[in-house]
Amino acid sequence: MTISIEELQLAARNHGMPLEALRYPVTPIGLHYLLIHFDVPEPSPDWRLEVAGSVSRPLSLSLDDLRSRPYVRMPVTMECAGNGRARLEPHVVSQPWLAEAVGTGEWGGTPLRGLLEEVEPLEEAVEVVFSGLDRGIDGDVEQAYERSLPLADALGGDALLAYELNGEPLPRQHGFPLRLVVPGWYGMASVKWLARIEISERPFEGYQQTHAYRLRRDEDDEGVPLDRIHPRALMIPPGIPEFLSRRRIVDAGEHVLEGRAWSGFGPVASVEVSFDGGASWRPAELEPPAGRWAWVGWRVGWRAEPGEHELSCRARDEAGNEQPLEPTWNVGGYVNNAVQRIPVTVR
Ligand SMILES: Nc1nc2c(c(=O)[nH]1)N[C@H]1C(S)=C(S)[C@@H](COP(=O)(O)O)O[C@H]1N2
Ligand SMILES: [Mo]
Repeated sequence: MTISIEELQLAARNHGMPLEALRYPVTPIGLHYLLIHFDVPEPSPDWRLEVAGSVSRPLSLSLDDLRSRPYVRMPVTMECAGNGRARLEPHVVSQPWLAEAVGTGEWGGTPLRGLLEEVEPLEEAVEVVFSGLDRGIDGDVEQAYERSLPLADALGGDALLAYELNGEPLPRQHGFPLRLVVPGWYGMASVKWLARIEISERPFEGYQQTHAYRLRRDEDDEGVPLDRIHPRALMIPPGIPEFLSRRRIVDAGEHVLEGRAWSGFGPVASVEVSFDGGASWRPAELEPPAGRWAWVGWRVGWRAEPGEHELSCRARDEAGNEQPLEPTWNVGGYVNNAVQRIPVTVR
């Protein structure tokens, strides 16, 4: 597999979470992954959020107006739908994530539901379109970054209009002054740098809705839109890394392997760990979850014997979804939640 300079250019802008940061239940600011399609926009000093469209009472809100609304703070695990893309064969050209496009933020803001109820969507309303301030060209189409949610999901879920991350004002790279956070959905739904919320009587046909972020078997397949996060467990790589290969070097003896697991379909039911390249699996112990939408910690003991080993872990959720051992290729390179494999040299 070869990564092009163009992909390196994307990867250098959009960093992942170093896997050792899995040790923190809430990812410190700066270690959370980042995905920015175009440029980080600079909001004007008189920024306002416009809420309009098929509603009885449109609203225009300043950041202070939003701050004076009901406040919620919750840990939410966010993952990019392209996480795992670089492991697919044949190679899919885009942001080349391995497994690190994930993080858990303690997001603070006001529930979307309350705001939507206040504007009173009309009988004909079917979707809610969220527009960011950032612009660019993708697939020859000039666009603002925009995504929609079905009205029922916008009203029914725990979606948040967030102006804080980990108790701080939203950092510029994460959507200052205001972003949407859609718990349980892949990151593309959580529109950053919000400028406008439009309640619409038609399904939204923007590029990021109808072209990108669909699971398509081949170029002729219309595909299905991505929404919820498929289950995944990741391990804190044990021992110390070799600089260039990042291969793990571990001392022989007793170890505790730890990591975190998540799913957007429901609570994590189990995590299993293999020390022998997937030949046998052993259940890990799960920590109580920190919130409905946050990853759970897991741990398992391992007696490391000298030699070469492959460690792996896999999660299953209460809806019965389980991580596959091998990925399924698709055009966009999305949803590769095949189990993580960590080669380890025990000395
Ligand atoms: N306005 C805007 N919102 C956006 C994006 C973007 O490029 N522009 N990227 C999306 C994608 S694909 C992901 S995975 C998440 C990443 O959020 P983060 O950078 O805060 O981790 O933001 C989403 N929201
Ligand atoms: Mo993403």
